[in-house]
Amino acid sequence: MNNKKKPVVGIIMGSKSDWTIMKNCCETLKSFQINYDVRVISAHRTPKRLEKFIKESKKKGIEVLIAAAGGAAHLAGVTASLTTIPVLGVPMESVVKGIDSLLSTVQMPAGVPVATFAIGKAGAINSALFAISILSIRYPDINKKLKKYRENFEKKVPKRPF
Ligand code: RP5
Repeated sequence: MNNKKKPVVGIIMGSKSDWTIMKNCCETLKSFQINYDVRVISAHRTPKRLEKFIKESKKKGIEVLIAAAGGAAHLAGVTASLTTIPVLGVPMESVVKGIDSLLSTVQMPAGVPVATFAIGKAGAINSALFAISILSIRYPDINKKLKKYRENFEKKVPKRPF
């Protein structure tokens, strides 16, 4: 990547209470030296902030957006309706274990896609890895790191369960 300081991933979450899970997303991006811009933005509580952030994202050169929300989780969907930047949705755990969040995020009408990940920590990490995968098409240094990550990952899994 040319400009090391420029954020290329935008991460938004519906509440500060989502941070304990979403910090795993940020840590994953950080481990690949990928710059991101992280904010608390809610589709319901701060709609104006959301619109402003999306407009600025395009200008700033953000290439992927990650949106995490729980319960009536409309954040990723509303984000996708306002931009053509790819939107990755992460359902947060909730009073009904995140099933509501998952369905709210994944059940988008045809025409407005949101790539939806697993509920909670696995989704937070995988959304970052998926963003990395998207960026790896354009940036050879990221592609190299991703390949290395996959190789190391394979080495860590034992061949036998005993
Ligand atoms: C959603 O409501 C947030 O994304 C969060 O997962 C959930 C609960 O928010 P708080 O009541 O903890 O602020 O908008």
